[in-house]
Amino acid sequence: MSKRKAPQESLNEGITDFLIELANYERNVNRAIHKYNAYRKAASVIAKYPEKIKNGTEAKKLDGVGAKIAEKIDEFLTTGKLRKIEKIRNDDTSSSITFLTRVTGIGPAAARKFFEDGVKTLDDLKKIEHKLNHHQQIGLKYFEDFEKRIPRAEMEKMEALILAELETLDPEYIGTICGSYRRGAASSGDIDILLTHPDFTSESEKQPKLLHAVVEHLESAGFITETLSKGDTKFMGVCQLAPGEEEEEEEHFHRRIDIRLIPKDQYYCGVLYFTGSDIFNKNMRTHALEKGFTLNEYTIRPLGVTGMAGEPLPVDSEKDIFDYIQWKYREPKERSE
Ligand code: DCP
Ligand code: MG
Repeated sequence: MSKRKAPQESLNEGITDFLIELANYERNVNRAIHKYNAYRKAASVIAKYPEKIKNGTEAKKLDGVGAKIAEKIDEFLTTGKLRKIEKIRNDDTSSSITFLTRVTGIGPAAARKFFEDGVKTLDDLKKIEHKLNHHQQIGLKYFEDFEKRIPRAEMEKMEALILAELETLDPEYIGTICGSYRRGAASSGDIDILLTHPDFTSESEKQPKLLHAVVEHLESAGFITETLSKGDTKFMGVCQLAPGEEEEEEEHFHRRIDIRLIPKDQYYCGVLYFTGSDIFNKNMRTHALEKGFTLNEYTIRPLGVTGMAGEPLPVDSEKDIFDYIQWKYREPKERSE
């Protein structure tokens, strides 16, 4: 999961920016995930709104914008700023915790702990480097690189490289680069790869070798440079594209890469989930529930009259999932919400 989301470009950028700032504050400092979700949802509907919002009342008509957010929009539009944001920015606790959570490997809980121990800045972290776990040490080492979004052109090169390596290793592998890249984004925060193989299903034995062989292969190709964590089904690490041939070729930074190995029968539920966006996923799950299905990153199951989930339904494509819940198929590009 990437740490920094692309800014939402819209006529109402000022509003969506402060909503996203509030969302991150609620998640990282207060650990109030529901408030985080509420602000993200409001930001997302406002980003899509085709007109410049004139006041809170107009905004409140949108699904996901409640009275409290409408009030903040009024304050922002009349005064040009928001007291709550000013307060958060000036507060040492909030600003330090928010900053620390930008390091990969440091979540809200670890950030608070560091803060309580007087560790607030990058320099403070460098001084206690020996106390950081491996993941956090790599997060610190590549802090500047991981802050940079990955241009689509570079994502395309990495996709070509990864798919070619998979083909060399075993043409039966199926791999998909998901996340914002698959939704057509101009830039991405990280690389999210889903992998499957016909030998691996939810009925078969675990097959960690299928994942580890790919990781080792990409390491010997010089593409994967660091491991943050490596389990039977999930690899988290760092990769870097070799410099190009042309002289004017720009430098490639170190990038965050996640690879997940998924049983073939669960692959398309996984691809759907990891293509996102997270807001689209929530809306789709809600719609599924209304139609009597429970949907998650692994399966879609019918709900019985008692509300008990039945056996997973067979799925051979993303479209199958849309069909079950009687929803019109949406291309990845149309899945921002
Ligand atoms: N996801 C989700 N809910 C979460 C986290 C992730 O549904 N809480 C899904 C939807 C995301 C996908 O996983 O699109 C990948 O997560 P990222 O954080 O990498 O998000 P994106 O790839 O969409 O954005 P970015 O360009 O910032 O990486
Ligand atoms: Mg991503």
